[in-house]
Formats: sequence, structure tokens, C-alpha cells
Amino acid sequence: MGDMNRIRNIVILTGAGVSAESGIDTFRAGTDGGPSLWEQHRIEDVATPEGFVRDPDLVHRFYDMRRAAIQQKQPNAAHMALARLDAVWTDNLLIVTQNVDDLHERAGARRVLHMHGEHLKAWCTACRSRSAWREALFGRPPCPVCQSRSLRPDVVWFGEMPYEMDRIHAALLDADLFVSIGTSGAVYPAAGFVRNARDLGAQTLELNLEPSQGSAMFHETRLGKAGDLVPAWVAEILGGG
Ligand code: BJW
Repeated sequence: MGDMNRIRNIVILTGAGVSAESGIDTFRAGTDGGPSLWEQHRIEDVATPEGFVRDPDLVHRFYDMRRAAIQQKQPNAAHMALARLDAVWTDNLLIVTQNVDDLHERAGARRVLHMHGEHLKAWCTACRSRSAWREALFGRPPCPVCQSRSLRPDVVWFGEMPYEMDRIHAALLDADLFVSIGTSGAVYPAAGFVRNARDLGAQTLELNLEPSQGSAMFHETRLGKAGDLVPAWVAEILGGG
């Protein structure tokens, strides 16, 4: 992977594949399986503002089920290895996760940014406040701040602007190494980060079960499970190559 000694600033993009070995479903099945389905609904239909307006009960059930599920799951070897890297890497490092679970944080990682929001937060569309949230939203509980029954999951749906894009672009600008882990490369703008990073001079590495849609853009691709590949890569980079 290039000259490891020259790597100072690292940006790591993670996706659903990093949490798969913790027992959290990914969104899209492999090339043979076609799109993953949730009770016959494509993620593109459930995860949109239009889908929420059309059938809020369905969307609340989808997120309530997943919010409950993640609280029963544990970080895996990939989350642990990234947390270790975060703890010891003295130069810039940013873990940009597309995941809405909290497994990076529960593994101990600190420099984590949730570009697609978080399951454990609710967003009030009446007063715009965000509150820590662990329970169901199906019964339309009141907002803890304004009491309005207008809470929605604090996640980024299709057509909405992902969070913290300025910070992400600033980090990509300085990155010497961009690593993409467990994401299919199907969803933008995250899928475009490899091109941004590469154009700005970074080395690019993909760790995924199968080649992502943007696989050809990476300088190097390693195929396998995140629970195997990530600890090995972290050991390598901390060992200096
Ligand atoms: C393993 C593994 C193991 C499995 N180890 N690996 C054309 C071009 C560019 C953009 C667009 C376009 N058409 C439409 C758009 C925009 C749209 C988009 O990208 N659509 C695509 C369908 C084309 N994007 C947006 O709308 C975004 N917003 C935006 O662009 O705003 C611009 C804007 C401008 C001006 C005004 C307003 C807006 C928003 C995207 C939001 C995505 N939201 C979701 C839901 C979040 C909440 C929730 O969790 O429910 O985010 S969708 C879903 O997909 C979720 C994920 O974060 C995201 C990515 O999925 P991910 O993580 O890659 O998972 P999978 O399942 O796809 O892949 C898993 C991978 O892991 C696979 O490759 C496996 O092989 C692998 N794997 N086991 C290692 N053990």
C-alpha cells in the first residue's frame, strides 16, 4: 500500500459491511441475491421523506425494529481495531461512517462522524431539536423539548443532505490515505469520496467482501470479511508497513 511512512492523515469511510459480523443486516445483498428487501419494501422506498409522508407507521416500524436491534448487538473485531487505531494515531484521523448504529463509539472510537445520522437520536420536525432516543417512535411520543408529537428518526434519507459535509471535504483535502470498508459504493455522495480523495492525491484502499461499484477507482482492493481484513490492516499500518 504505497509508502506507509509517508502517511499522516487518514480518512476511513465505513458502511453496513463493517457491522455485518455483529449481526446487523446490510442494505443490499450480493450480486447474486438482488436487492435486500424489508417486508417487500426496497430501502429506497422506506428511506425517503416521501415514503415517510406516504406511510409513517411503516417507516416508524422499520426504524423502531432496527433501533431496538442495535441495542442488543456488540462491536466486532473490525470496530475494535479501528478504535485502537483511533486511540494511538497521533496525526489526523477521521472515521466517516454511513452507519446509524453506535458500534464504533461502543468499541471506543472517538473521531467518528455519522454522515447518515444516528438510530439513537430523534429529530423534532416542529422545534428542530435533536434528542437522545432509545425507545419506539411508532406511538408518536412527545418531543422532550416542545411536547409536539412530531419526532422522526434522526437519519438522512434519499434526497436529504448528509451531515457534516464541510468537515468531510476538509478531511479529504488533507488525506494521505483514504480507506473504504464494507460499503457497496451505491449511495452518493459517500460513493464519490474515493474519487475526491484520489484526485486530491491520497492513496486509496478498499476492504470489502466483494468489489464495490467503485472498486476500479481504488489503488488497492482487498476482499474478505471486515473482521479479518481490518485488524490485519491496522496491525500493518501501526507496524509501519
Ligand atoms: C461486507 C461484509 C463483511 C457485507 N465484511 N464487507 C446519481 C448520482 C449521484 C447521486 C444520486 C444519483 N441519483 C440519486 C442520487 C442521490 C442519492 C443516491 O445516491 N442515490 C443512489 C441510489 C444512486 N443520494 C442521496 O439522496 C443523498 N443525499 C444527497 O445526495 O443530497 C444531495 C442534495 C443536494 C441538494 C439538496 C438536497 C440534497 C442521501 C443518501 C442517504 C442514504 N441513506 C441511507 C439510509 C440511512 C438511514 C438508515 O440506515 O436507514 O443510508 S440508504 C442506505 O445506504 C444507508 C447506508 O448508509 C447507505 C449505504 O449503504 P452501505 O453502507 O454501502 O450498505 P450496503 O448494504 O449497500 O453494502 C454493504 C457492503 O458490505 C456490500 O458491498 C457487501 O459486500 C459488504 N459486506 N458483509 C466486509 N462481513
